[in-house]
Amino acid sequence: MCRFRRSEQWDSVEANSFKCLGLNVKDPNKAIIDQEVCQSGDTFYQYFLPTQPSVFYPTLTQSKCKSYNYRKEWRDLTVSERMAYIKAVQGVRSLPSTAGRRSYFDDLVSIHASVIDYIHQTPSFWPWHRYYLRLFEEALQQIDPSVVLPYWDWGFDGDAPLANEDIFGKGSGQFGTRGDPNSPYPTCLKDGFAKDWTSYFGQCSSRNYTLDVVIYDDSAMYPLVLTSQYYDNFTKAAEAAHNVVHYYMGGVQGDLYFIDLSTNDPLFFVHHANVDRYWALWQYHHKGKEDEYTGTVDLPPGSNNQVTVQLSDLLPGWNVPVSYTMRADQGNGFCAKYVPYSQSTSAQSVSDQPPPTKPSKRSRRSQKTSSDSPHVSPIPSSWQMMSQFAKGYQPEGKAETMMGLSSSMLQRIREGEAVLDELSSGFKEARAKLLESSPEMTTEAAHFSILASLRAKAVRERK
Ligand SMILES: [Cu+2]
Repeated sequence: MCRFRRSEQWDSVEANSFKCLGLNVKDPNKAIIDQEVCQSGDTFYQYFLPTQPSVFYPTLTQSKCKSYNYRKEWRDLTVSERMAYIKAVQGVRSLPSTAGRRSYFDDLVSIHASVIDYIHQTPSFWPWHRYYLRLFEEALQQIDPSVVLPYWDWGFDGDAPLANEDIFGKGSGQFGTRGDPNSPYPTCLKDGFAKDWTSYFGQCSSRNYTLDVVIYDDSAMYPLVLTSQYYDNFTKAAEAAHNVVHYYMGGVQGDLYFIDLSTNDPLFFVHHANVDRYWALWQYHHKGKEDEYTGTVDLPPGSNNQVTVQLSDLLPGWNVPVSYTMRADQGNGFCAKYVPYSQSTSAQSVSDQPPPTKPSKRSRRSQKTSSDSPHVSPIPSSWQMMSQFAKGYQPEGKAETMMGLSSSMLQRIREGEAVLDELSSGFKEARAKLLESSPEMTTEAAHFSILASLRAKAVRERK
C-alpha cells in the first residue's frame, strides 16, 4: 500500500496521467511513487512525486535570500528588458523537455493541465501558482540570468485593459491581440511575439476576448487586500477576480478561457505574477498572518468530501509542502519583490513608497473613467466545461475526467464576486463623496486618501 495521507482510488486508466507528470510508469497498472510500487486499485494521495525530482524542482534551500528578483510591471520595463524577457520566453520553448515533449515549456503547460482540478477554486491555488511561477522564472534565468518575471497590473486600467498597447500591441515586443475573426482559425494568435505558436496539444496558441465582462480594478483589488481579515476570505475573492481576467482575455475558444490550456498563452505568466503580487501584498499588510493557510478542498474534486487544508499539504504534482511557498521573498528559493507600478497611485499608496508628487496624466485618465464602470457580470457556470466539447483535442492528464465547475466551486466563485462587487461600489461611493466635499481634489488624490484610510483602519484592527 502506498503511503499517502488523503485517499483517492487510483484507476489504472489514469496511468497515462502519471506518465505526463514524469512518473515512471512502465507497466500501465503500476506506478513508482516515492520509491514504492503502487498497484492499480491502491489508494493513494494524489499529490505525488515525479521520478526525476530535479526536473520540476526549483532550488529549494533553507537559506535566506542573498539577492532579490525585482518583479516589475511590464510597462515599467525598458525596451531592452522587454526584449530580453521575450527572448528568454522563446528560449524556454527550446529548453529540452523532461518527458519527451517538444520543450520544457510544454512540460510546464502539461503539469498545470494535469492537476487542473486540484488547484483552482481551492485554497491551494495560491501556493501552487506561486511555485509554478518560480519554476518558470528559473527556466527564464537558465536562458538569461538577468531576466526577472514581470507582472501585468490589470487592475490599474481594468476599465479599458485592451487600450494598453504595451501589452496588447501587434509588434514583436508585445503580447499581441486576438485572433483574426475572418480566418478559418479565428482565434489563432497572428501578431505579437507569440505569433503562430503552436502548443503541445497540437492546436495554435489562441486568444479571443469576452467583452461583456468588466475586469475588477483597483477599486476592488486594493480594498480587498487591505480589508480582508482572513486568508480564506481574501483568496476566495482574489481568485474570483483572477477568473474574470482569464474569461475576458481568453474569450470563447481562447487558451486563457480553458484553464487547462491557459499557460499556452504567454499572457498567463504576467497575469499570474500580478495575482501573486496581490497575495504578497495581503501578506505584507496582515503581519502575523503570513503563514495563514485555511479553507477546505473537495477530494476528489467534484465530490462532497471536504478536507481541511494544512501547511504540510504537498502541492499537487510536486513533493513540496505548501509551507515552503508561503513567503514570496524570504528564501527557500523564493526571493521575489514586487515593485509597485510607477504609474499607479493605488499601487504606491499600499506600498511603502512615498506618494507621487505629481499625478501622471495616464493614471488620472484611467482612474477617472473607472468610476463609471458597470459591475462585472459573473462568469457563467458553464465555464471550464467547454474544454471537453469545444475543441477536438485531448489534453493530457485529467482530460477524460475533467469536470465543469462543481457546485462548491461555483459557490466559492459567487461568494468572491459578491465581496468584490461590494468593495468596489463602497470604494467608488466613498471617492465620489470625497470629491464632492473637496472639489479641488484630483481623483487620484481621492484614491490615495481612501486607500490610506483603509490602510490605517486595517492597522488599527490588527492591534
Ligand atoms: Cu492555473
